[in-house]
Amino acid sequence: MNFENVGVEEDGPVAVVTLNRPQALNALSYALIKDLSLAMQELDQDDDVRVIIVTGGEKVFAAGADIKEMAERGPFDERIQERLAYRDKINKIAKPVIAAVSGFALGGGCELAMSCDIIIASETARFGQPEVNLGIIPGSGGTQRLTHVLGKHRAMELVLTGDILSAADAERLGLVNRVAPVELFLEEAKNIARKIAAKPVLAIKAAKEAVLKAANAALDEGLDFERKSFYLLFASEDRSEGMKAFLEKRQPEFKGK
Ligand code: DAK
Repeated sequence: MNFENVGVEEDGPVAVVTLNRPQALNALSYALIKDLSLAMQELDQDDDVRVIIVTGGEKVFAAGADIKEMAERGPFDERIQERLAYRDKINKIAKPVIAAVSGFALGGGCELAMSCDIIIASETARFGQPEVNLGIIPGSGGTQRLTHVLGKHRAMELVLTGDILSAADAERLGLVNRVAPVELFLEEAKNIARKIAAKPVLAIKAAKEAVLKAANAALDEGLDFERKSFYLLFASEDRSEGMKAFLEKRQPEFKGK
């Protein structure tokens, strides 16, 4: 498997997919989401692979969707539609997926980690949904999955303030399974992956489906609502200003339009 924006390594039954756009803090561009989705779909079909780990390496997991790219898009841009289709396929991977997070996991990066089945964090991991600063809201499940995990009040604070959680707070609040030192977080993820990989494959598949059934009972309707609101904001002047301001490294001037 050869992809420009992600690396894939197979270690026995465990495959590690590494996001690889270090110059932009692994910002999730269209091309990266496409590569990630295709790589994961291929691994999902590969009988030698039992568990998939998604990581960004030690420095950063992902600083969110690529703001430069998003700033140029309208809500009904074809690329956005295609991106959604690739992104949805990532949510539908049948094999267990473990996120190994070190450094920033913001916006779409936090949403990517939350859409995995287990999250192992390094001590430097930082989680947040700072989309409001750009005049948009989370659009890949952040408003829904954070609320399921943290409860209404804590999720509301994070989504409305855009504040960032430390690894220790994320562990205390139940957002991550556990925290390990930077040198060990990937190994810790691999240990869990190997443990799962040694179990009977049909039972693991059924167990994942059953847990998701419980976790996702009301999720689909919520995701639909979130997506519609996300699109609406994409048409606002504040959204253009928020993204422009980030790229020009200045404070935005929002007008409520
Ligand atoms: N996009 C593009 N470039 C980014 C980026 C991003 N999200 N984050 C960082 N970079 C780039 C910076 O512009 C900078 O590039 P150069 O200036 O060197 O060319 C380089 O990466 C290093 O970043 P900084 O200089 O800013 O590094 P610092 O260590 O000072 O700060 C930071 C790190 C992570 C705190 C900061 O970079 C930051 O605040 N980044 C933005 C975080 C953010 O707002 N993320 C949320 C993005 S919105 C969708 C659904 C969902 C989404 C999209 C579509 N659909 C339904 C279609 C998701 C939206 C989002 O995720």
